[in-house]
Amino acid sequence: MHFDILTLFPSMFQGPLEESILKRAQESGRLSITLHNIRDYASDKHHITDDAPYGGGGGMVMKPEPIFAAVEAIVGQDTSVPRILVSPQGRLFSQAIASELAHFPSLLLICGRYEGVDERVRQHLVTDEISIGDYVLTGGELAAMVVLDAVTRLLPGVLGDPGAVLHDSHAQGLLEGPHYTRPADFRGWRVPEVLLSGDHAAIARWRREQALRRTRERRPDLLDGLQLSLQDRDFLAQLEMESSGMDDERGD
Ligand code: 9D3
Repeated sequence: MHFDILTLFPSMFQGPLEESILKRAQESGRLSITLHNIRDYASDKHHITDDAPYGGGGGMVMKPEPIFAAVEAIVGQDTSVPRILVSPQGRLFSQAIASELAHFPSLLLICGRYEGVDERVRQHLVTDEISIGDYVLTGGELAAMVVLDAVTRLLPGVLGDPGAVLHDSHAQGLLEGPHYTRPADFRGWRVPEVLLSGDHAAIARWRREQALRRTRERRPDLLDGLQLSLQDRDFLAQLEMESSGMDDERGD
C-alpha cells in the first residue's frame, strides 16, 4: 500500500517511520510512503502557505493554491485515490475505518496546521475527513501517523501472525482481558491458576469472561452493538446479579 502525505513538517514523520513494524513493512515492500512538503508547491517567491482569515479574527488559515497544486501533481485526475483531510471536524477514526482504508492500494493524507485550511479544499479537493478524537492537537501530523499506523498493521503480511489482527480487542468489539507471563509468582502475586492448568477450553472461557467483565466495567457502550452468545449473556447477567447485590446474604 502506498501513502502520499502532504505536510508542512515532513521531518515529524522520520522517527516513527524508521522503527519497528512501520520500518519492516517498508523494507518488505508492503508499505511505501512519500512525504510531500506543501511549501514546495507554493509558487510565490517566499513560498507562503498561510494567510489571515477573511472576515477578521485571530490565527492563520492555510491557503488553497499550494494544497491543490500538490494534490494535482501527485495524483493528477485519478479519482480512485481517497484524498483524506485529517481535521478536528472529521468523522471519528475507528478500527472499522482503518479496515475500510486498508483495502485501497493508495491513500493521500493532508495534514493541516494553524487554525485550519481554506474551506475550498474541503469542498472541491478532499473526499474524506477524519478526526482521531475530541482533543486539540497542534496540527494534523500526529493524527496522520495514527491513521498510517492503524492501517499498516492490517496489511497482509505486516504482522507475523495473521491471527493477531483477528484477536484484536477492537476487531472483536471487546476490550482485552489481562495478560500474564513468567514468573508464575512475582512478589507473591500469582498468575491465575487456570492459565497454568493446560485446560485449553477452560482457558478460552476464562479469557472470554475476563474480556466481557472488563468491557462491562470500562466501556459498557461497546457491549450495546454486539452479537453475544447465550453463554456470554448468561455470564453478563451473573455479573449484573453480583453488582446489584441481588444474591447478598441478608442477616434478617
Ligand atoms: C480554535 C478552534 N480549533 C479547533 C478545535 C482550531 C484548530 C486547532 C487545532 C484547528 C486545527 C488544529 C489542529 N488539529 C488537527 O489538525 C487535527 C486533529 C485534532 O486536533 N484533534 C483530533 N484529530 C485531529 S485530525 C487533525
